[in-house]
Amino acid sequence: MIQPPEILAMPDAEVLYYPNLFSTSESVDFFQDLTLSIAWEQREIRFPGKLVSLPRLTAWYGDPGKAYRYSGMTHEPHAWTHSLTTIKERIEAIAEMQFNSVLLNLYRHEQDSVSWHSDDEPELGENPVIASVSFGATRLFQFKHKHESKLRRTIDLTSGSLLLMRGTTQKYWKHQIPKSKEPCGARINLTFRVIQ
Ligand SMILES: O=C(O)CCC(=O)C(=O)O
Repeated sequence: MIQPPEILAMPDAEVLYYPNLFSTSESVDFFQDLTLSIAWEQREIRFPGKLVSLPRLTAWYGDPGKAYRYSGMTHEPHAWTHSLTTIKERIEAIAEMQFNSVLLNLYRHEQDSVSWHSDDEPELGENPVIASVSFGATRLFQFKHKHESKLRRTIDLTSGSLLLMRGTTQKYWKHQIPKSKEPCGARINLTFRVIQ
């Protein structure tokens, strides 16, 4: 039976946290499978006069034609794998909707990170639903309000968890995974999305 979620008390947002959606053994199995079977890539972003490697590996999977535009580049999706489809169906039952794409991030160690941003690209439409699943090392996930600088929220994302962000969360809040001060192992995050 699915435990009721923790509802994060955040104004202008709707964020639900399911700490144990996947069991420990399922999470270990998915972590190992995704580590080996996903086509991980080292992407670079262009700054004036230089290219900088992202501090994590990434991959884009989804339905045919659901391309992802990032830093001036278009990425066509890889086809769904068996594990990705299994994970997708589990979270679709919770979110009561269907997703057509997923961005995967592999944080290899404590120095990997993603900096402040919102998942608000135009192709995600108004008030996108983002379903974020984590396997592997626990990492800190931080939120900050775009207009009220004192409004912040931090949560530990544990292995096997689902963080569901919907409503106006992306419109009013940014999020990040900071580098960790403590050494830690690898973590895989999957953010399921609907590309319009
Ligand atoms: O790794 C995470 O939990 C967050 C990933 C993220 O923010 C993103 O892919 O847009």
